Amino acid sequence: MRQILVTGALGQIGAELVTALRERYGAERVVASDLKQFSPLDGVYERLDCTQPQMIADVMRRREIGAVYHLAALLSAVAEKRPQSAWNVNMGGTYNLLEAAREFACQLFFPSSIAAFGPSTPRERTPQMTIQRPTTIYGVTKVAGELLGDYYARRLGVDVRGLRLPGLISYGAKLGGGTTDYAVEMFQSVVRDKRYSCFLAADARLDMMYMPDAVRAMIQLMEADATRLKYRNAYNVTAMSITPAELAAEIRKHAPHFTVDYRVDPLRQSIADSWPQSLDASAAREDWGFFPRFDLAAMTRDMLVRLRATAP
Ligand code: NAD
Ligand code: AKB
Repeated sequence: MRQILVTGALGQIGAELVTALRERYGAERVVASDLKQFSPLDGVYERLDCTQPQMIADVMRRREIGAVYHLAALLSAVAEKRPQSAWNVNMGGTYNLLEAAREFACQLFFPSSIAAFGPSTPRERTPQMTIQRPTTIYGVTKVAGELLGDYYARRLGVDVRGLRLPGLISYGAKLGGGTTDYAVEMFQSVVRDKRYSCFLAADARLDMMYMPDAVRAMIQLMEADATRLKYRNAYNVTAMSITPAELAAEIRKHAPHFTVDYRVDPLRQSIADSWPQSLDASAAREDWGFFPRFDLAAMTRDMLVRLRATAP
C-alpha cells in the first residue's frame, strides 16, 4: 500500500490533517513533512523543502508515496511583505509537487483559497466559474496553481484535486500570517485576557469554515469518484459568511465580558476588501456531497469548550 505525504505539515491545517489522515488510513501510512529538522508531532516525519525537486523525489521514492496533500505555502499577509519568496515557495513548490505527482503517478491535493478572486469578482455568492483577477501575490499564485493543476489533470493525466478554502478557524493553531487569522486570534483572546484588538474593520465580511469541516472536505474530495468531478482545481467551499463584529457578538453569548476594539491594519484590510464576502459552494455539494457541519453558533460553542479545556 502506497503512503500519503503531507507538505507544510507543521502549519495550521497540516497539524490537524495529519492526525485525521492517520486515524483514517493508519499512522504508518502518513508521512508528515516540513522545513524543520525535527517535528513536534508524533509519527513518521521528513524534513522537506518544497522548492527543492531533488529532496521531493528522494522522499517520494524512499517512502513510496501515492498521494500528496501539498500544504506548504506563504499565506496572504506574509506573502505581500515577501512577494519574491511567496512566488518561489507557492508557485515553485506547486510546480515541483505537480511534476513529482506526474513522475511518480500520484494523486495531488492543492489548497486554493478565496484569495484566488479579486475586486472585479462578484463578491456575493461568488460563482464556481467567474472572473479571477486577484490583486495580491498570494492570490496570483493560487490562480496560477489552479490553472496549472487543471493543465496537469487534462493534458498529463495527473489526478489533481483542489478546494478554494475560506478562512479556517481552529483551536490548536499555530498561525501562518493570513488575513483571516483575526478569527482565531479573537478566540485565543477570550480565554487569555478577555479583550481583543482586531486588525480588520468590524464590518469586514469574509467566508470562514471550522477546521474539522475543512479537513473532512479535503479527505472527502480526495476519495470522491473521479468521474463525478466536473472541476479539478478548485471547488468553492464555505460554511459561514461573517464579520468580526458578528463573531464577537456570538462569542459574547458565552463570555459576556469579552470586548473587541478595532485597530485596522491597512495592508490586511485592503486584502480583505479584495476578497469575496460569500462563496457559492453548490458545485461541491452536487459533485461530491460537500456539507459543512458547523455554522457560526456550533463552531463558536465547540471552539470555546476546547480552548477553555486547554487554558492554563
Ligand atoms: P501555515 O502557514 O500555517 O503552514 C504552512 C507550512 O508550510 C508551515 O509549517 C511552513 O513551515 C511550511 N513551509 C513554508 N515554506 C516551505 C517550504 N519551502 N517547504 C516546505 N514547507 C514550507 O498555512 P496553513 O494555514 O496550514 O495553510 C496550508 C495551505 O492551505 C496553504 O497553501 C494555504 O494557502 C492554504 N489555505 C489556508 C487557509 C487557512 O485559513 N489556513 C485558507 C485557504 C487556503
Ligand atoms: C489567508 O488569510 O491568507 C488564508 C486564506 C483565506 O487563504 N487564511
